[in-house]
Amino acid sequence: MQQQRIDKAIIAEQNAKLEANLQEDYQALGNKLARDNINIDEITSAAEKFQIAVPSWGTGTGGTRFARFPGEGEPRNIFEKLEDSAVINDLTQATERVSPHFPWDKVDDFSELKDASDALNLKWDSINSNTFQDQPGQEHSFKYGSLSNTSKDSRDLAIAHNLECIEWGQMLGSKTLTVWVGDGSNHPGQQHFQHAFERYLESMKEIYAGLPSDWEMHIEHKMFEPAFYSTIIQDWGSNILAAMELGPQAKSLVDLGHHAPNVNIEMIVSRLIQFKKLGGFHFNDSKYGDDDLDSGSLHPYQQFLIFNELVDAEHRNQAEFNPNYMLDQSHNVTDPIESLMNSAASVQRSYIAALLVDRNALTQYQADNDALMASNTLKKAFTTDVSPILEMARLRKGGAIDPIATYRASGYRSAVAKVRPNSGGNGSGIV
Ligand code: PSV
Ligand code: MN
Repeated sequence: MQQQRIDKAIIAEQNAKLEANLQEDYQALGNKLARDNINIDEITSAAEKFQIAVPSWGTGTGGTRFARFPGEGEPRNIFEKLEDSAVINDLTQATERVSPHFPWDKVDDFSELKDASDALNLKWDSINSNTFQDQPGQEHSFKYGSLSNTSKDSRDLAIAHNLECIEWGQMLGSKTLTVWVGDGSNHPGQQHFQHAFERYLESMKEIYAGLPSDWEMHIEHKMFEPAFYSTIIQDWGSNILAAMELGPQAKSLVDLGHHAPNVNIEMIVSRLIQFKKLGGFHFNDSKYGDDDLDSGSLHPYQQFLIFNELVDAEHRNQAEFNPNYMLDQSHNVTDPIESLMNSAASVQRSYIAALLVDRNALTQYQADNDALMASNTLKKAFTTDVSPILEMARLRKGGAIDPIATYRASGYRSAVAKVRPNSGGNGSGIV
């Protein structure tokens, strides 16, 4: 496998240009936080520990129903996706895990894949199964659904695929299976809601029975697309019902783009935490629907409010609280490596800002029904520019103070473009 990683000398050279200013800014922020009895180094060490997984499919250029414009040097297989993921982690030091999607990332020899990830110091996050499209030569179609299909043959095929995903995941050292299906209907009356959900649950029970005891199954809801009238796991209500029906190893996954506009996602997160059903996240942003825009690019306050709930749960030592964090984005006009680095930092920023919330003051304002001061307490943390903390965390871990500038200076994209001819796949491509 060809190593295409960022030379440590380039990182050091770029950091050297920025370090003196960073030290000054860090000192100034440290002094400001100290006035509120916050030790900046404790926050920085939390930033150093923060990790978010990269989706293997996010390293390629995305697209829409209309077109896809492939970027230069796109990865052509999972080994090259791993190389790009390693670059992201080299620079951000916050993305040591990769979440694969099967069969897109299927290989003949999983031990070779594991060796490749080990060599790049990467680990594997949740395994995503794919029963939302037919594979070449597939005998029983998923056109009318997979786990809830009226045809038992199609359902069995979808169950078998999820079970093989668990097997492959075990070979990679993963501990989670994420199940998102495109099942649903496009016309009122097309599907009997209850019977379809019963079939789905029956299928999911068979997959659940195949879960190793130390694995979790994460169920992802989505209100539309590819089915535009109803989807089988439409919202967090159907999601938690399914997770409760299946058992303690089944939890709900929240993809930020999978809700109606203006839905209070942070409250959904709180409910899932309360009932020990929060499995994890697919972070992204959206304006209209499931746009899969870069995390925090449009609604950074919403992302912060979600982290406010997460940090609150951490603070209360909430039982069985250990959600997976992952990005799930589509990069149509940017270099995917740059977007993924930006997004990882954006999510990390929300976490760090949420750590600054004065929780005792907030509790008191809530008890006193002081709505204005409760809200201002959150705003104060959100509006604190924590950039020096994020930059220092990266510097201390050997990453780049400025990941984008360092990446551009490295010339990585043009170097890989030489060895990875354009995939030419410029048809549509929803990822
Ligand atoms: C569906 O829109 C989704 O969010 C699911 O997580 C899929 O696995 C992923 O996108 C890729 O299609
Ligand atoms: Mn998703």
